[in-house]
Amino acid sequence: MDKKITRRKPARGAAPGKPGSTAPDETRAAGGELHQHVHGTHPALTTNQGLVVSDNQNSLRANPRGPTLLEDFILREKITHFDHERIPERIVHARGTAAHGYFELTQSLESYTTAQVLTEVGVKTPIFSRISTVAGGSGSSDTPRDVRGFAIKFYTQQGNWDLVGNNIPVFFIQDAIKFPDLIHAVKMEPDRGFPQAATAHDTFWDFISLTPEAMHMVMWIMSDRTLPRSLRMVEGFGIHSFQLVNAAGDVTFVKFHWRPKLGLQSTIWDEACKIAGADPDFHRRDLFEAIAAGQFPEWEFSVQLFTQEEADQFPFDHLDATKLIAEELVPLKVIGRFVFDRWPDNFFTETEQVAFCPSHVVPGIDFSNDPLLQGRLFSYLDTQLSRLGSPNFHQLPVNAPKCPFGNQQRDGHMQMGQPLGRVSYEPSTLSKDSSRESPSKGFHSAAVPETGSKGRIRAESFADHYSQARQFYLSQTAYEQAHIASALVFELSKVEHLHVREAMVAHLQPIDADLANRVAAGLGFDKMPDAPVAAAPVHEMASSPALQIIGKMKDTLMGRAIGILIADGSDGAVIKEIAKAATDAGASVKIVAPKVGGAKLADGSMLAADGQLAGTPSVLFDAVAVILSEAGSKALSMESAAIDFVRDAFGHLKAIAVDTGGQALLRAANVGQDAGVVDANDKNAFIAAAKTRQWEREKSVRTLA
Ligand code: HDE
Repeated sequence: MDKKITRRKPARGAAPGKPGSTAPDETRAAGGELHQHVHGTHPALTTNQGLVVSDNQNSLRANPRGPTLLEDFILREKITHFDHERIPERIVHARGTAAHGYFELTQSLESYTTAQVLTEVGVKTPIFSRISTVAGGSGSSDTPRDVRGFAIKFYTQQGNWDLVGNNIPVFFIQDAIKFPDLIHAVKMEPDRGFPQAATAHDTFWDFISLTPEAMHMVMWIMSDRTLPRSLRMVEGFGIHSFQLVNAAGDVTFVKFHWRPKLGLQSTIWDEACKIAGADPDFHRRDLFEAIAAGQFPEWEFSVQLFTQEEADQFPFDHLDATKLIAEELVPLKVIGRFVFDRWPDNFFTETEQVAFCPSHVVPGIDFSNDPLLQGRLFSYLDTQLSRLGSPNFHQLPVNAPKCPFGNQQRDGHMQMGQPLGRVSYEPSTLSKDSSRESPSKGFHSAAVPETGSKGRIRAESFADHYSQARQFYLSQTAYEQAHIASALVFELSKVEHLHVREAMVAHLQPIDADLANRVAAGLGFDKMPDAPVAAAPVHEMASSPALQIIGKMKDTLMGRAIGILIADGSDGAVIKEIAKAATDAGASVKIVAPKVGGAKLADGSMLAADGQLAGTPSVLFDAVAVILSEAGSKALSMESAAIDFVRDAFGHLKAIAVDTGGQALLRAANVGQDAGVVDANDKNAFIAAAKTRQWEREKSVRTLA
């Protein structure tokens, strides 16, 4: 710091450094103006009117110890802007993380659609995608049990196409008119303002128990799908059927699916809860770090295509968003991939201000009559007007199309364009270059016939609420079924009203009698409540292994994290070997030690740590290695953070590599031995075990329903 300069410009007000001093010399020296003298590179700090500010540390006062003057327009401009910094958070999906990237088509759908984004093979269409939780506020943690929203804005040459999906292929309700009720039931209870970001409370389950159509979704949200390990490891679904329309006007139904290159992976419920404490930004940080490291997350993009005639044969109605079309019934056709390769420059202007609307489609893509989708076509534009405050939200850089666009819409709040000329209507003869409609290139709705009587009537074909819930449950592995049953016991145990618990268990009976028994036993019921009268018979559907998570895990360590616990006296050679094997297998490796400065290894060298033990628990890793000397192990046996580190790794079914010295810590933590606890010198065994969870161990560490 240049003392001469700081002395040249002492802080006004009280003497520097004394109590009440407004700004010590050093702070001033760090401010914009003085640095200009030092480096000459910083632009002048100005007001929003371009007036150069002479002092950004002191407001204008009548005298050094006197009142602040209303005249201080610089203070007022700054504070007023600050007061208005927040915009209303999204009523749902408030907590989200986004990235830029591109979509690349590998298979043309030319015979089905005129949408160039789906016909021009090899073209890279820019995208902006936001992944979110649903129930929590924008400051809530990343890992509650919740559905993940997965919205993608494709900036195509024919306009923006927004695919606003979720990581679960079905939804709670069949009709948009129930959405406000659903969301009010799941959000914080209005009299008490809690719980935040949780379904485990009375109002949610009360509403659900009165909404049989939600039972299929209940199976999904109680499964580990709602506990993703990473946003890079979730699937995405457009949920609704859409229509593809080709040049001849022929219509084909389509469902959109996207599957992560890293495979599906979830956490264990206890782990997800602990991650929320250890790192509330776990998913956001993971995505940020992966993109920063050049490990660009990628998804395979697929469609399910089917005709009206085929749909007529399905034992369910594809317009009902509580139903899915199993991959085994209509196979997925892979047509492309998309990649996230750039983190936003500014969280607010991009991630917060991005406005997705399912109504944003391009020529060749049209909506179906799904009543949930139809309601969404209204809701999203309306919500953007409320959140962003202006019908000109499309002018914000993140929302603006990247193809030419223009019309005769004018004015409004925050108009940022500069429309030229005399003509603001169409048609006109007064202007040669004002924009006009284009019948040949423009959007045409599919010309499908509509008949029938108007009315508030739910179609008969929407009446079966249990068959697919049953199909989902029975398609899971035994481990996953146990997690679903246990999640239901956990959630319903948080419900105070016995009649709500009973009503929910009643609904489980048509899904599967064994599931109902397990949950009833877990809740301590002495008798089974009566099963509800189903509106339609429950029928057996073929098992669909594609609905599992375990079946969709990939045999890889790519994108996974390994934590190595060390202390003074640890064996550097073993640490190095394990770290190399893990990084060679694609994992990231972090060294955890009692002090962040590192540990003095057995050979006297220092190894710096990436994380301090108390702040870097094993829940942040997919597998751990414990490399300790006898003395190091003994010292850590007195540390609850070290005990928790190994006990949680074991309890969360993770592979543990341990050397002879480290065994003492495992013993102190009461950690047993099994196939997932391997000798640290056998790095191949460790890598193989680290690629999965030790499912067989679970029955030895917790009671599942
Ligand atoms: Fe949304 N939903 N939703 N939703 N939704 C919103 O729009 C709505 C539904 C989804 O990252 C809101 O901009 C209604 C299904 C995502 O910005 C709002 C209904 C699916 C996002 C809204 C649904 C979704 C939203 C709130 C029932 C999966 C976050 C803020 C008819 C296919 C997008 C906003 C982002 C956001 C309404 C049901 C996905 C209020 C009325 C089904 C991924 O407009």
